[in-house]
Amino acid sequence: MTINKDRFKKALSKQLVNAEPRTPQHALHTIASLVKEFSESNESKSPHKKQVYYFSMEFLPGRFIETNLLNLDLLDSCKEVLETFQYEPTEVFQSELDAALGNGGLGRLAACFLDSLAALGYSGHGMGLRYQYGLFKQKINNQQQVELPDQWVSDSGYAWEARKPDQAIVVRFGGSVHMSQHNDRLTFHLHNPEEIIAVPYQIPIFGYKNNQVNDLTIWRAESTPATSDITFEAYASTKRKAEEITEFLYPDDSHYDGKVLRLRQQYFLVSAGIQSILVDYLQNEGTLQEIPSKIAIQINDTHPTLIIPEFMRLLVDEHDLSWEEAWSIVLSTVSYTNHTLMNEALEKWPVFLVKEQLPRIFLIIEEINRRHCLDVEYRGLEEWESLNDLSIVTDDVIHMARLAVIGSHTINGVAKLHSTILKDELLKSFSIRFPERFTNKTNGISHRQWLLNANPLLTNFITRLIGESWKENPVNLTKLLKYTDDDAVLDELHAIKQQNKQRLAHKVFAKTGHQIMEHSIFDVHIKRLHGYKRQLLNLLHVMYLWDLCHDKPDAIKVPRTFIFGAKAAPGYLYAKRIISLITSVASQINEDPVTKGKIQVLFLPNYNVSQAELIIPAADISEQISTASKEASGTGNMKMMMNGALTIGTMDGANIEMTDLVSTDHFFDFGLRAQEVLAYEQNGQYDPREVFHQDRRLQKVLHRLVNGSLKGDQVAFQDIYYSLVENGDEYFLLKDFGSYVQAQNQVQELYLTPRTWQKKCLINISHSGYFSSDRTIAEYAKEIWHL
Ligand code: GLS
Repeated sequence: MTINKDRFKKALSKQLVNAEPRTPQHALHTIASLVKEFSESNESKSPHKKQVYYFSMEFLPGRFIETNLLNLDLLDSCKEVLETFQYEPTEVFQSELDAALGNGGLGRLAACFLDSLAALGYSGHGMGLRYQYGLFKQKINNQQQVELPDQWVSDSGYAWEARKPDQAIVVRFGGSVHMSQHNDRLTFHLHNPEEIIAVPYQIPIFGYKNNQVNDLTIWRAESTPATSDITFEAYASTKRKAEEITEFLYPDDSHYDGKVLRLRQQYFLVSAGIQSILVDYLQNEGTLQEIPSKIAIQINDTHPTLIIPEFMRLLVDEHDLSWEEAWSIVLSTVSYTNHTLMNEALEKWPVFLVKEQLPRIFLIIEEINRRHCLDVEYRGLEEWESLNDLSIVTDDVIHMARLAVIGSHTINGVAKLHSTILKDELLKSFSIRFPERFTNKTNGISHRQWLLNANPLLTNFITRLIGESWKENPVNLTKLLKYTDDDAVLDELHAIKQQNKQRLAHKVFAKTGHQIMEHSIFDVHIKRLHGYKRQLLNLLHVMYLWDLCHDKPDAIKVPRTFIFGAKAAPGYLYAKRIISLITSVASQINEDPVTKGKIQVLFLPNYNVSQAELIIPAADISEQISTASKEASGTGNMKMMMNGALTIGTMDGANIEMTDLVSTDHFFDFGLRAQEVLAYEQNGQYDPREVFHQDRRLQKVLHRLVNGSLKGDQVAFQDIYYSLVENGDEYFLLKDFGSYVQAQNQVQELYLTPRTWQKKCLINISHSGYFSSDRTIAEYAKEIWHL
């Protein structure tokens, strides 16, 4: 689809000339409607291409306006017209609310993947849910996180979506399964189920200057229309029960909560999604048997795993295929990405819940499991214990990861280390049984969004140096390597970073009244708040520097601003306590005259995609300090690398691959290695008290948590103290503290030699093209989806 620039400009001008009201929001809606109109009238369906469907409970695109205009090559034209009519383009763009239909990395990855699928010209479709409320808005009141509902759809509606009621689907829950026999076949019918209508809303996804238009479909749950004999009260309750399915996004990351509503959300997504795929396919294409050559389905973590039994149900119960035929189709179509090794994030659904909500699906899972266990016994005759490791259903719970592995032709982790641990530890029995299914696909990020859009200064500079080709082929960023000793280039790189720091500083000042030291090192830690991500380790180092400011002020040679942005899951008390501690320490440090001009701490509330777009280009230091083996990949690490920050990090997730590219000479690495962490976890020989007693710095810092010198929630601070010193320090903070401090000293020393620092930044940018999600998607396309 090409939109002619002149036609677009004319059409937009025509609408803006008499626009009423003359608000940025109104202008935004005008632009979006025009883009949608043009794209619908030009839509180029590619029915002969294999279609990929990416099922995810979360998509976190943030704002679409700039991405869409950039991809359609209309950004400059649009700005021009806006300015002609006295609109401030940035104001118009920023009036779009973030679509925050995801928690963090997993949902953001899904958004980058959609962008790359379109950019590479593949026919890719996202399948998600249209939550009425996205991830909560965070406020900090009295050092406590307060969660407010996120109304991402404004009164005038969401600019980019189109409701498609004519494509609605019925999803059925509950009821009882009735069996009957026809000829030689058992058939299954659901009696008296609860019926819920799934209405699709489509959001167009544009490829980068290549005419490809894909889509993200988000489903909204609605009740069936009232019948004439239903009472008002009964109908109100039915309606409520239906609509609650897509009311809220579960605001948790890396933690699984076995709530019935979550199960209903998952089934709702997969049932609506796969039914609609089949309807569409059978209208336009060939036979059921050909599905695997025409369709690929990727499940983003185990959340959409029920697609496996639901797909079986449709093929066997509704399309009369034999079990074997159906299984072969499902298995050749579905593949599964694992995104975490954390035990608490591995989904296990109680049998009773699944039986009650999805009785027919439960029978199918049992049958899949029966055949699978028979196969295991037949092949390996493994002992019972290992069959217990391999069975989908044990002790009245259904292991979703096992179901996903058994029903998928390919299983991948999201960074090399993660995929290795997945194969050799977490899913070991399965990788022995199905070795050919396991693979790795290291994550990536859309360089269009995170460099072209977020950092126009750097983008233009790079283009002036090495031409345009890197935009389509980001690996060409390595062409920058020839400038690593060019003083003029390094000066300009530094100047650009400085301007991006100023841009952020102005925003922060406008929003919070805090004046950031613009010439300090911007040390950035932005991600969900979680014990394993170790924001607390960062803070312990900050507190240590605070002590230094008092004891040995000369030791602080370069001013530093520590910037935190993080939301804690509302039910994750420990994470919320860490936020309290950060904000308490921040307010005291920022008011302490002794720290003035030396260190500063900011906790920026309501961290989200739009904020990230401002913070990331301004980062000097990227904090990627998870306990080794815990962060599956990380993607913030890649974004900051691409924007010329240096990383301080552990050998975890994709950090390892970053150091493979730039070597540890250009990366501040520290801390225990994954194997060491895993060994300690197995042998239980780590005692944080030993470290504590040997390290005076730690003692001094940690005593503040219990001696009342910090203002705020003393119970919270004491709890943090005990978690570290007395209760085992689950994430090895004390153990890694010493080497973290050392690495942070190296950061300071290096910053004192700006040339070397800048050179390292340029080297990092040069190698960051590998982390474009275009590379990741090209690998999925070739090796998993066979596009
Ligand atoms: C996550 C991991 O924690 C991240 O390391 C990873 O980058 C991301 C995308 O693969 O997936 N898993 C998860 O449950 N939330 C995540 O952000």
